[in-house]
Amino acid sequence: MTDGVFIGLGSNLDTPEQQLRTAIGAMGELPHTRVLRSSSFYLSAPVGPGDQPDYINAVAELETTLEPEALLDALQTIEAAHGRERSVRWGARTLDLDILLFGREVTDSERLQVPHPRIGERNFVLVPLAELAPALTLPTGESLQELLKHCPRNRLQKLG
Ligand code: A4P
Ligand code: MG
Repeated sequence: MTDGVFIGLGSNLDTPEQQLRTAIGAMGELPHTRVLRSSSFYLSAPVGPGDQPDYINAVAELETTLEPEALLDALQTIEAAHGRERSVRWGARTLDLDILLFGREVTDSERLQVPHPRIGERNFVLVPLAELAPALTLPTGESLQELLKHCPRNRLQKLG
C-alpha cells in the first residue's frame, strides 16, 4: 500500500467543477484505491496557448496498491470517460489528471515522470497541495514551502 499519492485535477470545459467532482468519485471506485482527502477547488488563470477559459484546479490524496503505471492507465480511462480529447498540448480540456507524487517514488520513463516535472512552476498545483500537506518534502529534497516561495504568482482564487 502506497500513501502520499497526490493527483492534480484540472478542467476548463463543460462545467469544470462537476468534472472534478465526478473524477474524485471515479478515483474512489478504482480497485485497491481510496481517496483520503481532497483540497478546495481553485479558479486559476490558464497557462498555455491561445485564448482558453479559466481552469478549476484541485489536488486529491490517494492510497493505493496499484503500481504507478497501472494508476496512470486508470486515470487515463477516467479522463476518456469524461470526454477528454488530446489535441493541443496544454490546450483546453474537460479533465486532466496528473500524478504529482507517488509516495517517495521517482520514475522517469517515456510515459511517466514522477514527481510531475512542472510542479514547482504552478501555483494552481502547489497551493492546493499545500492545503493537504503543508510540511511535504519532495523525493528530490525540495520542500513545498520553498517551491511556493519561488513559484510564479498567477491569478488563483480559492472557491467557497
Ligand atoms: N505523463 C508523464 N508523466 C505524467 C504524470 N506524472 N501524470 C504523460 C500524468 N501523465 C504523465 O499528458 C501527456 C502525457 O504525459 C500522457 O500521455 C502521460 O503518458 P496529457 O494529459 O495527454 O497532455 P497535457 O496534459 O496536455 O500535457 P502535459 O504536458 O501533461 O500538460 P500539463 O503539464 O498537465 O499541463 N493551466 C491552468 N490554470 N490549470 C491547469 O490545470 N493544465 C495544463 C496542462 C496547462 N495549463 C493549465 C493547466
Ligand atoms: Mg496531463
